[in-house]
Amino acid sequence: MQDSQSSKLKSMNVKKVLAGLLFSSLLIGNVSAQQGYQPSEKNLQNREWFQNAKFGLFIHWGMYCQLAGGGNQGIAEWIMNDRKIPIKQYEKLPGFFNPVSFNPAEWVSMVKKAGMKYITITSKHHEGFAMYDSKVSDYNVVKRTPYGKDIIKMLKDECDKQGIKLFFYYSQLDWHHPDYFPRGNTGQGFTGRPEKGDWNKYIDYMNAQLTELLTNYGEVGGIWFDGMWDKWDAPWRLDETYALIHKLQPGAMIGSNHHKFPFPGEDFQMYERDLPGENSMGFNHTGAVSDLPLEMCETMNGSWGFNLVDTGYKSTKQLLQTLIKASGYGANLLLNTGPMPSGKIQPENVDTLMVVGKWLDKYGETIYGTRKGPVKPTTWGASTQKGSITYLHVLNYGDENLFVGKLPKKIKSAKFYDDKTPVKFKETEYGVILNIPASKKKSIDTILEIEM
Ligand code: FHN
Repeated sequence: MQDSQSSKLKSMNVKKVLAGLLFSSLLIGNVSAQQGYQPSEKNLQNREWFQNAKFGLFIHWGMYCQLAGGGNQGIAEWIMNDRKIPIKQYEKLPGFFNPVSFNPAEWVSMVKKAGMKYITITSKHHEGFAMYDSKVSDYNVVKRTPYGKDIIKMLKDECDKQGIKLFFYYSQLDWHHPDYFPRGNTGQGFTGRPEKGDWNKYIDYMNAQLTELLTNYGEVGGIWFDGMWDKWDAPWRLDETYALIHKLQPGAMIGSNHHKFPFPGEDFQMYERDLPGENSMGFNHTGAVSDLPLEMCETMNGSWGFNLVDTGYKSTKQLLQTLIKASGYGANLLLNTGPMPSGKIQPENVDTLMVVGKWLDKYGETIYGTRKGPVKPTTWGASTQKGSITYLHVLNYGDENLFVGKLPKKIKSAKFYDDKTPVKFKETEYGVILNIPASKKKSIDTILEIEM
């Protein structure tokens, strides 16, 4: 009880801090990015692929997993900042990172069974530690850990084998690099950070790391940036970074979790723990939804990184309904897991993913390859669309007669997806009413297939 209260409090505080940061971010002018950017043919194909894929696994794995939140439900990958751990002390963590049970084949098979089509993994989170063999910094998994293997390479090889796309999360914010200076809103108050630094050197370093990620691991899905919100006024040299990425891999999709309308050069727009246009977390101030492919990311409990005491797991019903609603907005769901220090995925997460995968085996046709439907997600559910077929997903069954508002065309046929029996309906001047007897109701999603 106490734990969940403190975690709520923490998340409220984080919300407040981020809301403040975002408010100040609204005050600054246009960030210069890749002006005049024209996506390549390959990039446009990848965008189509992305929109069809609908479901991916987000992986937050870094040195913080070993502290597992330190017994605090609200802390995981932010523990260095939140507990003000001096750099010298934090640097001890890699010394005992030895995930002997890491089995990429197992991870990727799990992803496939869950019905997920891609993985986005933290190549470097805010802690500044590279989970791959970086030549421009020895603060990486190969040089500093007893494990000594390139985790990103191992995962990429397996993804290639099993036909899963891999995206790299990359934190622009860095609590470890001395040249990340002047510091931003976070990363204050712990020792070991020099009071001077050369910002441009930091950006050079970041671009060098991105170059490694885009040249040493074959074709990647794209780069998932995070952390610009830490320092809005900094000269991020986004134009250069985005052009570099698109030069190295024109097909790679760039997205940035800056919580603002996408900048030129970005290929998809993401939302953190909110459906497109919604703002329950305080991140999405503008509410603006672009025409780019969309993605929403969400946790399975309350934490991104592994947290030992956060047992607030969302039900499979809640997660599936989130996936369905996201699809109703035309967005993907990137669902997160924080692997344990052993390299195993938390068993609770595996169980959840297997249930989700079973549902998708049966109903995936109404999700994959669809686009947002004619009825915007609302209290009763959502709609998806593929060609002349609209799928109405009734998530909250209220009444036998469901009023769905106006549809763009006359209905040719309406049936229950499950048994293909006809659905009675009436088209009125105000909209369509569909009759759904209680006997047809499904606990997660009652799907109607409408042809127009
Ligand atoms: O600070 C990060 C957080 O640790 C996590 O990576 C999430 C994922 O969307 N993004 C940031 C907060 O906006």
